Amino acid sequence: MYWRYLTRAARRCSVHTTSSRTVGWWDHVAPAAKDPINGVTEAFLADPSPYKINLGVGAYRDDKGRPVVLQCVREAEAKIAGSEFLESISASVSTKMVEESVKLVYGKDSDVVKEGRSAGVQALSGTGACRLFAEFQRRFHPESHIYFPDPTWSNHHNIWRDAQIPERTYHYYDPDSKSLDFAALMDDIKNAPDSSFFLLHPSAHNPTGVDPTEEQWREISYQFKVKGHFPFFDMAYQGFASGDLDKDAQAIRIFLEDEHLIGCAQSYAKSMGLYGHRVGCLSILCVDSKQAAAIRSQIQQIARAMYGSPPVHGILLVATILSDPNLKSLWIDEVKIMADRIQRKRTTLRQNLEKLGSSLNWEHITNQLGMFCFSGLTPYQVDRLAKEFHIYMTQDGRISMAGVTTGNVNYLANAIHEVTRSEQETAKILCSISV
Ligand code: KET
Repeated sequence: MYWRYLTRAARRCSVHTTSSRTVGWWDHVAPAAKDPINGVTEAFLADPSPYKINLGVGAYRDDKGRPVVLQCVREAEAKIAGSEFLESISASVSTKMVEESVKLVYGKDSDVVKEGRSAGVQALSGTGACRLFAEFQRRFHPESHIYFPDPTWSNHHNIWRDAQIPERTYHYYDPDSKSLDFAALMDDIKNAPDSSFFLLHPSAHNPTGVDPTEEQWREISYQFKVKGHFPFFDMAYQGFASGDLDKDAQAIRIFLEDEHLIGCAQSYAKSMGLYGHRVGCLSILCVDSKQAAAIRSQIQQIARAMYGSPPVHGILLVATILSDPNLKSLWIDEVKIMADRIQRKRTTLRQNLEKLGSSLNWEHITNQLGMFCFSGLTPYQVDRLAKEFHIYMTQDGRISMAGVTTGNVNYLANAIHEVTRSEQETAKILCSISV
């Protein structure tokens, strides 16, 4: 009652000063839902078991489970020693980093860079690049939606929600066949309103590890042309699907051939092991250099208001590696080494499950590509793995294969075998009925 009789100014004053601790301002703020990926890391860190394994976050680890500093990064560090104390990097370093990034997308001989048709800006890793694009989309196409594959990286939902762009989904993964539902995907592309925005994973789809074939990409690109859709590629794992940077950009190159205007987010978190440095690039392919200049200035303005400018050190590292032929070829070799290590672990995990006599089909472990295995484990089985075996992964059963090592792969296979026993019994019964 007393509150109602106070003037507005007195109320404000009362909120601020009723006690030494201010009250009122944030009483309505409830805790946010746990992030599905960061929540896994938190649970892993809180577990004191010496046997624990983190298969949650998609960041590269070596065969001892340690984060990796690539040799090309060490050598670039030596080259740039001291320059990180610069307040900001020169425009030429930033331009170089963006130009070299765009060449990774479209190919080193592509005319896109020469013609100045790409509006590229450095971004705070892949997340920042997506966030900048979502904001740009909202400003210049405020009525638009974004189509995500079902499923997609969990943070895509947050990023476009925060930019106030409503999301829709298109069919992607078929859980029964554990492969791409291409027919349903094509139907969704055809049935979406003309000129819709689509987010596409060009390679090593997260979380499923399932990518369209080259032929399927050609059909997708053709249908995008027919419908006038805008393709936005989120390329966070270039090199991790095939071990070859160009091959992993093949989908985008097909869209380039078909003369689409294209958006692309790039991240060096995984491909250069620079997760903590937050280096990425957002580029938008334009009709000409004049349009590119306008678009670049708009994105730069968005970035300026969001975070000023990105950290200097990571950009110097990336620019140094990409513009030095020796360091670049060392990097290309190291990407292949990382991709091959993951591939070998897929084979070992599958073999171990088969050796244990699992009656389930584990072919998808080796059929899928990139950093993740979409295992098919249920949320209940994922919980059992955490509680009984100290093995942590996201609730959707996604295994970050980068966390699988020579030392833990047997233990992991045994644990998966244990938690899937009842499913194996059911499979056997179904099999005997159908015989
Ligand atoms: N796109 C995709 C598809 C993606 O998987 C990630 C990261 C990002 C963008 C952003 O990466 P950045 O670190 O901002 O460059 N995914 C893994 C890491 C994370 O979620 O932080 C993951 O799915 O585990």
